[in-house]
Amino acid sequence: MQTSISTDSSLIKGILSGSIPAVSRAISIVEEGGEAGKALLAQVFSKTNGIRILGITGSPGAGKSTLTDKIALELASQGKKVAILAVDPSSPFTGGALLGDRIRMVGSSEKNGIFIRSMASRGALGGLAPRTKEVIYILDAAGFDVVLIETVGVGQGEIEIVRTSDTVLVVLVPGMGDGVQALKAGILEIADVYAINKADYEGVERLEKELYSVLGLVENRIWNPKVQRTVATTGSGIPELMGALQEHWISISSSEELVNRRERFLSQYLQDSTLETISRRVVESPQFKELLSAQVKLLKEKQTDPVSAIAVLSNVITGPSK
Ligand SMILES: Nc1nc2c(ncn2[C@@H]2O[C@H](COP(=O)(O)OP(=O)(O)OP(=O)(O)O)[C@@H](O)[C@H]2O)c(=O)[nH]1
Ligand SMILES: [Mg+2]
Repeated sequence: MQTSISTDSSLIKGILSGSIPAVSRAISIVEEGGEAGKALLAQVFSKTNGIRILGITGSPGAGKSTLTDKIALELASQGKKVAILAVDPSSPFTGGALLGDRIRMVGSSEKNGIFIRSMASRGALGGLAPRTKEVIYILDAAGFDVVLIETVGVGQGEIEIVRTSDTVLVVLVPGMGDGVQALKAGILEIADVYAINKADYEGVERLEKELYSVLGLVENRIWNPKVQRTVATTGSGIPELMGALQEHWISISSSEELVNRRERFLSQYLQDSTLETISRRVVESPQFKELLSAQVKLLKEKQTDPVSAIAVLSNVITGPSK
């Protein structure tokens, strides 16, 4: 069934003409991580244009979705074709949260022709980062100008996704325990713009000070990260935030940085996907399955140990390590 879907020329046509049902279906196929998705990608890749990718991350409840919604609306009002990818099971974009204000918030984007899609961060076959990259290719081929990717900055997989963005926006909130320290290691290094959201709460100055002192420690930057206070719910600070994001975009696209970033990400994607393909091929091969059950049996009988068993299994394709 999968192969027939992949060669469905009406689906390809639908994607390339930007049809939302076709794009949705294509994303579902790609998300499965199987051969059909790969075939689909192979057919639309030549039509990609280099969609602009904006990653938005931060702690749970920081206001990422509210902010994403506002940014998407601003971009749409500038005539851009915008997509939102929410990689997070707790995101309101999943439709899982039933709070009225969240639904209304999402509605404001959807009514403005913004495509919203959530991706389950668990249960995907293979890695989440390669899947996200492939979904972005579909959106790109479908003619979207910008994709906003919202992820909770808690897991390594999510950081990997944000790392593939052209611009990374990190959302911080005052008065939430450890402030900057609460961020997962690695996020500070990849942030291009910071939004200090919920600036209507107390502790904004303290957080700002703390952030600037941490930023001061990072040397040799081509780009000095911008910091902007926002109140996502009222829209206060949003025009300034848009300005900072645009400034970063101009900075990277007028230098080698954008090309370099994209090359790095492409190479990472190829590496991840190849690794995934190889490991799947290995574990599904009859030779491996046979060896696996033999090793399990030997382990049960205490005739081998796990380290030796893993070495034997690894040698199926790589040969003995030198
Ligand atoms: N007071 C205040 N509330 C805000 C602000 N921004 C967002 N909120 C509220 O904070 C709550 C969480 O906002 P979300 O946009 O869902 O936050 P999130 O970071 O996407 O949350 P998760 O995806 O669940 O991690 C909602 O009730 C928002 O209305 C703000 O600037 N000020
Ligand atoms: Mg959210």
